[in-house]
Amino acid sequence: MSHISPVLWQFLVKWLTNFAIFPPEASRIAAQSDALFFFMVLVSLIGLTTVVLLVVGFSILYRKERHPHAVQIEGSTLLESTWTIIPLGLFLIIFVWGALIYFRVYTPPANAMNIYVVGKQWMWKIEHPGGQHEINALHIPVNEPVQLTIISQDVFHSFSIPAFRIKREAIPGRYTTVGFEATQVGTYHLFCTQYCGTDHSHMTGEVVVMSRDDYKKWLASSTSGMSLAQDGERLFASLSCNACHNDTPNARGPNLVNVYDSRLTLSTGETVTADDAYLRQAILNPSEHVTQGYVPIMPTYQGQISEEGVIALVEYIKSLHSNYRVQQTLNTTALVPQNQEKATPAGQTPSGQKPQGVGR
Ligand code: HEC
Ligand SMILES: [Cu+2]
Repeated sequence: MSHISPVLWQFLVKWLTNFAIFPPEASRIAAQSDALFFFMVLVSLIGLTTVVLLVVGFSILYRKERHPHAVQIEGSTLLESTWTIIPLGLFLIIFVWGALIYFRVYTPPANAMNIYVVGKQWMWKIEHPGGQHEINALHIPVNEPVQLTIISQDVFHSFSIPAFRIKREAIPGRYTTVGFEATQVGTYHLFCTQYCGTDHSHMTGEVVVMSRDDYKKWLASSTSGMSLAQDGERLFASLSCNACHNDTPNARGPNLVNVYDSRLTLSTGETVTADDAYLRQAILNPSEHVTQGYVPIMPTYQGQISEEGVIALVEYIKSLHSNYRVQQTLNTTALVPQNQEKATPAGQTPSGQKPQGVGR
């Protein structure tokens, strides 16, 4: 809507931001979301004014001195349809407008970079595909679509970046996604907006929007030397998944190469798409969906792998396109101790906690 009256719009937003009522508009969607918000405020103000004027006007017009005896009025179709149709129209406008913004936020473009977010009491853990881990901080490049895949390791949390006008629930046991594109370099607040226990108010952090070059530098300087998929590969070996999932002809489990996003036929005859959520379920709760032609011998890994570990495994399975690299690297990677900590840039762990490695 900002194109309708840019001057008035800029003035309004500047004014509100200066008075700290309003966070800056730092994402593609922010101005659109605000336009809808102001439209609703405007409609409410018009409604409020109309009702107040009518109440005051009628109490003067029909006061006792002028109308000592009440007169019954038996309805008016014209009046009643007017006050039904006008609000209905307004609500429908708000509905369609809101839905358009909703779909933009919750269906990020396919080329968006995917970053994982794990909420837990009481911190946000961020996992970049390149293996960069951060706590209560999110570094992203400016002007690039980003998708967050969010999950909680314990209770409900809610991931909110007011300056981007986005908020998404972090739900235990389920991946949720949200998308945005930051438009201004800067540092913004990150909040948990769902009361989640004693230290809920400390579950905050910083979103750092960087120029593309700075972001590349940041990626290079904070890498743990191992991508998420490589982490997953290591877990895949240390949890002996490759005992059953390998490319030998008599493997006891299905070949996982190219399984991601493919259609699987289950023993019930149903077909499912093996997306992130399905893979997560298949690892933690294998007996729930059994792939056709296989015996349900896969043990459950519920409670044995952290959410970060599952994310790494899922990323590893996603990366399997031609063969199991794990076959070649098994002997070297299996020897790496699981609790070896990865380097995380200083200053990102306000509580002094060290980020945990995957697994355990
Ligand atoms: C004892 C053998 C065995 C082990 C160990 C095992 N799996 Fe499986 N896995 C299977 C079998 C058999 C199936 C197919 C039947 C089913 O869906 O339960 C399967 C299915 C799957 C699927 C669903 C995809 C498909 O094509 O059906 C995924 C994903 C998967 N396993 C991942 C893993 C991971 C990750 C590990 C290690 C943490 C692991 N598996 C350990 C035997 C095993
Ligand atoms: Cu929380």
